[in-house]
Amino acid sequence: MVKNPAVAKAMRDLGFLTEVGEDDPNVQFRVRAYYRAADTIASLPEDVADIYRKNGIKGLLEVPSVGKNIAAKIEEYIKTGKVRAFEELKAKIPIDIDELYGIEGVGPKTIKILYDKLQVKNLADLEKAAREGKLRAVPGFTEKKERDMLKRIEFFKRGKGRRIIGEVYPLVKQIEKGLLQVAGVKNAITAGSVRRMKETIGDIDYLVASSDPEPVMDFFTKMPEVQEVVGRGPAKAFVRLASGIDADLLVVPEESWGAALQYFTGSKEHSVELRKIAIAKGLRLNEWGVFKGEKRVAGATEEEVYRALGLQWIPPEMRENAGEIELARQGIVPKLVEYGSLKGDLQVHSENSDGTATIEEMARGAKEFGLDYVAITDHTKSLAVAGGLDEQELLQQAEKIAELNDRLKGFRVLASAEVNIMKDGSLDIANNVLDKLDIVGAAIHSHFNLPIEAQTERLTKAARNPSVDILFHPTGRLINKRAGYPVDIERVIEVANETGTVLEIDAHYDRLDLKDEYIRMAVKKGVKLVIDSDAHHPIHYAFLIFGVAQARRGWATQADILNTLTADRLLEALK
Ligand code: DGT
Ligand code: CA
Ligand code: CA
Ligand code: ZN
Repeated sequence: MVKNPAVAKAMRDLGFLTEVGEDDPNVQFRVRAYYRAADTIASLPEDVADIYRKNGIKGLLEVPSVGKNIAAKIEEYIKTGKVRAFEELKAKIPIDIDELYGIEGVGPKTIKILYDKLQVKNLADLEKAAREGKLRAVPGFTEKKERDMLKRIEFFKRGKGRRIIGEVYPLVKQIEKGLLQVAGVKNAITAGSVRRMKETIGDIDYLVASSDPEPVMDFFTKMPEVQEVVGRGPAKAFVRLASGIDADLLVVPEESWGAALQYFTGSKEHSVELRKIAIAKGLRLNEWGVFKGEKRVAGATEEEVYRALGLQWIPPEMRENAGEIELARQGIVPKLVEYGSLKGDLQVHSENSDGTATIEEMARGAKEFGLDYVAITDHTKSLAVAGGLDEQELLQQAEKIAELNDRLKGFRVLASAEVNIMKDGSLDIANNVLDKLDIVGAAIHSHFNLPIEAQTERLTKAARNPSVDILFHPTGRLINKRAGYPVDIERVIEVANETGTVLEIDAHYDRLDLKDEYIRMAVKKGVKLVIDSDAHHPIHYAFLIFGVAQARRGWATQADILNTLTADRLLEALK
């Protein structure tokens, strides 16, 4: 059966080629609809193919962001594995979307020009054209832009082959569930970089405990998601999934579960250190257990493996050999912020700017998700592409929110905004208006190529603004796509500390901004953080898990994360 990631990709690709291939000036609306549908489908808990099987087109139309045109395309894709409109466009413009789409600054318009002028179809063509100095002759390009392009291609190549965790997570969990249901299986878990919740994933590693590997191996190699069985042994298998990612499987007996889990979770660097410790203690550590001579002294649980090495258990997210082993030796591993401990979400968009649901729908969705409050942070006026609000609209929105709060029981909506930081670090909304809101976030959305000094000055000036409570997605990166603007993050953290400004961990899986290393810097300095979903639709609250994971990778505890507080306590804690 067709899985959601494949349907989402089909819609995204169709949107992309439509934008490249059609001259209709209103094409943007259709294109955005395709992208929106793709985003929704990618994070939908139920497969659209299942929805279609049960309720046909009518069922598809109930999926948020899916209208008639898109429902028909989804139906076509489910039935035939193809979309005719896409195939026709592809015949006209035979480009490698996956490669070219990934390069920052290469949008549909650029691709069209590059294809028309230089017959650039893929990354290799683009790189060749840039190296041969042909790019600078294309309208809109310069020598500098040609050089920048080469740098971006390098950046893209480095991340290539690694998938963003949020894009593969639903699939990962679905297969894990399947493994748990196989006869004789005592335990099943996703290990490797997924268990460590790294922001990008090379391949997926499944570990299963069972005394009878055969049915597990059969299930794993014959799942509908499998495109090719690359290798199969008695208790190990290696497959390529249809979505283009590889998956490993290891089946072990229950008594080795802990040791195998430790081994297969990694990281390799972390495990190499553990082995050294074992050797120094006259022990031997491998995936079957901890051994003293021929005798197994530990192996059934991870706790007992770590204990045998004289260490406290270490949460998977910390296992990167970045100092965590020393903490474990001293018994002072921090108690990390827990999944599910967030009480509120402080970056949430509504349809009043670029979201796709009303404030009330966003509030009810958050409540259903288990949150107690959200801040509605629509964009502000200088961000016209996102439908930014002006002063008057913000104040009107705050009034509507007050009325809504009277109606909502056991839930609170905070009036807020994602205020746009201008080129000079000033804001596009006056302070006397911002001060009427409950909480204010500020973010950079333009002028990404200013030099590092100017960019740092811009952010620190915003942090010094007494009305600004939070800096949203502070470095502006998009994982695998955009490196983020140059900024002296240490300096930003210092100023956040001086001014009592909070820094955001944006949980959207494309951003995860701040990254783990910067979270650690902030935590060390005592700068407070919040974890936000950046939701544009209620299903996006599911992104919060990736933000909590990132916080844990940055060694943050509950006390470091302000939106683990109640709304009242949070508001008291702000500057
Ligand atoms: P990935 O797949 O690149 O996102 O990262 P991982 O960490 O999932 O790496 P992977 O899939 O190559 O291997 C899974 C785990 O298996 C890894 O975290 C630790 C363990 N492992 C793999 N190769 C070695 C090795 O050569 N030595 C040791 N000690 N452990 C290894
Ligand atoms: Ca892996
Ligand atoms: Ca692997
Ligand atoms: Zn934003």
